[in-house]
Amino acid sequence: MTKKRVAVIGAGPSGLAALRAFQSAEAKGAEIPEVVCFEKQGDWGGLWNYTWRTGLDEYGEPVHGSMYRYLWTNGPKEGLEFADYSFEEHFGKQIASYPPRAVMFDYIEGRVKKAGVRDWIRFRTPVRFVRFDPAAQTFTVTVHDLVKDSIYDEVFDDVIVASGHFSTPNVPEYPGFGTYGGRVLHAHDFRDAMEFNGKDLLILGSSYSAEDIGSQCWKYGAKSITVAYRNAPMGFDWPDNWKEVPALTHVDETTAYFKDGTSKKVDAIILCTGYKHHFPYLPDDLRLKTANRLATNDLYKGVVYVHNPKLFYLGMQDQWFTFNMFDAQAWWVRDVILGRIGLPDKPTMLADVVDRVAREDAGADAHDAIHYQADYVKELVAETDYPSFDVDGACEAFFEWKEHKKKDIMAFRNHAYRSVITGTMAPVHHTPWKDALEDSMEAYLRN
Ligand code: FAD
Ligand code: NA7
Repeated sequence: MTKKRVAVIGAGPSGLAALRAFQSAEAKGAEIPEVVCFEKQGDWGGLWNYTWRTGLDEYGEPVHGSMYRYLWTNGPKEGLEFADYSFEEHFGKQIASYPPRAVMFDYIEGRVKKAGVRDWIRFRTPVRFVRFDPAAQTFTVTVHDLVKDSIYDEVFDDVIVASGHFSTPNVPEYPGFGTYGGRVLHAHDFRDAMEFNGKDLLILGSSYSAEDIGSQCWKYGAKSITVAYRNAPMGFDWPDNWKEVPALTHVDETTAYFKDGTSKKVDAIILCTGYKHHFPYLPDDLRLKTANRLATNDLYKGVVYVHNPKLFYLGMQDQWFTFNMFDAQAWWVRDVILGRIGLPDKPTMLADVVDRVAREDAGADAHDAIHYQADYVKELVAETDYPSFDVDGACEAFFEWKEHKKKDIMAFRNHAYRSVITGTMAPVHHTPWKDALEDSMEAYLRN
């Protein structure tokens, strides 16, 4: 009998969670399918694999990376720690709570190096198309080996989509952009805050990218930050040279004009206007269409595509919880594929989606949203052998984090939280975030 075959699309934190899930079952003696992971980039880590490139890469592929230099996590690491691989196990000691990108990459890589799954991944191999054959109940996956410049097909029994959804930018246009004299760029193409040192900067959007890219530019010496919000301001107690204004209406060659009649001469405009769920390699009958929210459309238990339950999606929700939620999802999907968890009929799966949407909509605020996603993580973890952990404790770290941001948005990263995996308290970082201009791993780990 031939072995079942599973394709995983993407080797970011979600795809790597899938590989680790299968490997851990095998390590406990289970027979597992052949797992093949296709990754467009030359290395694993997804968004955490920093690239200086923007636009198209050396093969003419859209650059996946949306991360930038000097990025530190924007939430406490205690909210995302792997339950099967703690920060202490990886670094040999407890580390401070808001690691820079390079530290996070090292941590993500540590677990999968230990698991020995690198051979399962075909790097530099974007998936070009996926077709389902209803008679054979298999998928034909068309991929492009960029190095050999060769396109080929392989057949799989199940497909796990883990290609992320913070890579294809949502790029609105405002009147006057075509003749504006400064640079207009999306957050996806932002790389180095030093570029905006001494500049007057306009940022559109009022979510995480606006907050963090604005804060980076402030930290590295922008002259002023003006953030134009469409619906509501972020409302933090910003520094003196930071202002939130109502929506942008238009720009001329030098100046931005806002809904309240005010205007500001600006040197550059950064569109922190979010991302699109974008799957150019999936046909209509397999393609997830959803907004960036906690309860997505069309995914039973947040992972099984209701219109074809041999197709799975990981990490497609908006995210309070990240790595630990991807793990919970990956272990659960693994168990469906291994036949340990059965799926109900389609009406039941559709009803589950409706119920999740209604429960998310019933929440009033961020506090409710965090609880909602925590409950989701708990639900999945309880149904597999993923190590159970104190999800409510992780929520506490998020609640404290939100209070710390309210108190001083430029100082929240100076706080420390308790690990829900090892129970130890993180050390307070040796340098306040606003003064720590170096973002290397060596600098961060010097506790
Ligand atoms: P990704 O990390 O996007 O990985 C997807 C992978 O799929 C990539 O390697 C990509 O190359 C590959 N791929 C895409 N298309 C194809 C294809 N056709 N064929 C083959 N491979 C393909 N989360 C946190 O927990 N803390 C943070 O501080 C944080 N900061 C963030 C800052 C920024 C600027 C952004 C954009 C996101 C941030 N996130 C943060 C959230 C982030 O989404 C997750 O941490 C995580 O990277 C998601 O993992 P993923 O595997 O789902 O997707
Ligand atoms: P989000 O969280 O999806 O937020 C997008 C923001 O962009 C949000 O404030 C939107 O305004 C705003 N937006 C969207 N379209 C427009 C237009 N046309 N004009 C003005 N403003 C607009 O994306 P982020 O990039 O901030 O965060 C995504 C991830 O990256 C996250 O995980 C972070 O950790 C890093 P609204 O609030 O709807 O009025």
